[in-house]
Amino acid sequence: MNFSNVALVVALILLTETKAQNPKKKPAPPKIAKGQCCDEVRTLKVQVANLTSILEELSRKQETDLINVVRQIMELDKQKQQLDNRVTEAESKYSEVNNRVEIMQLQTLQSATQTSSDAIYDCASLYGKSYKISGEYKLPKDEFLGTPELSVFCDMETNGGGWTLIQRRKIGLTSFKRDWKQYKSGFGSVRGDFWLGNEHIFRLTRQPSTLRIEMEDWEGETRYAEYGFFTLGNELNSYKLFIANYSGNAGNSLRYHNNTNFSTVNRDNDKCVDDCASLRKGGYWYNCCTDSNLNGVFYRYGEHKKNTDGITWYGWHGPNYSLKKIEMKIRPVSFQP
Ligand SMILES: [Ca+2]
Repeated sequence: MNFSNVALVVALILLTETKAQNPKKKPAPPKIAKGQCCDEVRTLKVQVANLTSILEELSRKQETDLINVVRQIMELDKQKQQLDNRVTEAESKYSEVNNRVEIMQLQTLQSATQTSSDAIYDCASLYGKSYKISGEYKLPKDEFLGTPELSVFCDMETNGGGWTLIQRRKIGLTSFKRDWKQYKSGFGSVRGDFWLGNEHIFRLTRQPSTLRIEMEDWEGETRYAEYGFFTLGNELNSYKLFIANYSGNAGNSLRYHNNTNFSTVNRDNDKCVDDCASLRKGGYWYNCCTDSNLNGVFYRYGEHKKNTDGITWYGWHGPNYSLKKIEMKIRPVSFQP
């Protein structure tokens, strides 16, 4: 609406109000011809009608503009979301490639330091020497490898045997809420519940290894998850977890923990503002925090569905079901039954 139009409307309103305020004091009617008066009113009416339509037009245009702006904002939001998704995807691809590179480096290192085939450094070598009964064995001290004597439990039956157990949960009397040092050197009894020790697991998985996790629920059903590649970083790298090539029927609930440092109640190395080891009451490769918590609290039948800090594997029973039994075992990729 331009200025002269506004002035016209204002003049018109003033005129109408003046008439309404002084109904009695009728000024002498201007001496004008009847036809002239009506012409002026008609002209004004036409102008008012024009102005009204201009106003309507403007308000319609404003509404359309607003809708367009909202649409543009929504479109921008959508584009931002798509970009975010792409960044996340790229990051995860990068991390996967990084893993493969580290695994390849380890393999190279392994073939460079290949030891004599006589050395007994795990259950697979024992199996190769015809020890084919599952049970507790003592691995001898090895000067060449610089390894101490170590008690282990060998599974010589499952899927061809040759497995060295690195963890077991089945009795529930051993606490797994332990500090860094205990998780480093191991605790518990190899015939019952135990953690073999991050330093031992690190050493044993210097050769390309497979990890097999077997689990049982309180209904007696069993599932397993196997990783064709499994290795840990050294202590300086907080025993970082590297896994690849999942197979099994339990779901891939260790994937979320891949490329993650080990954390304990006294060492928070997780990827979270929270202190996952304290929240989940164990030592594990906590991300933020869990998709599995195999070193969590052992809850008995009846109380196993109440907490989120139990022995969980989300891919099978979700975050609120603490499993009855777990065995984690490793074997060289090159093992032949
Ligand atoms: Ca944290």
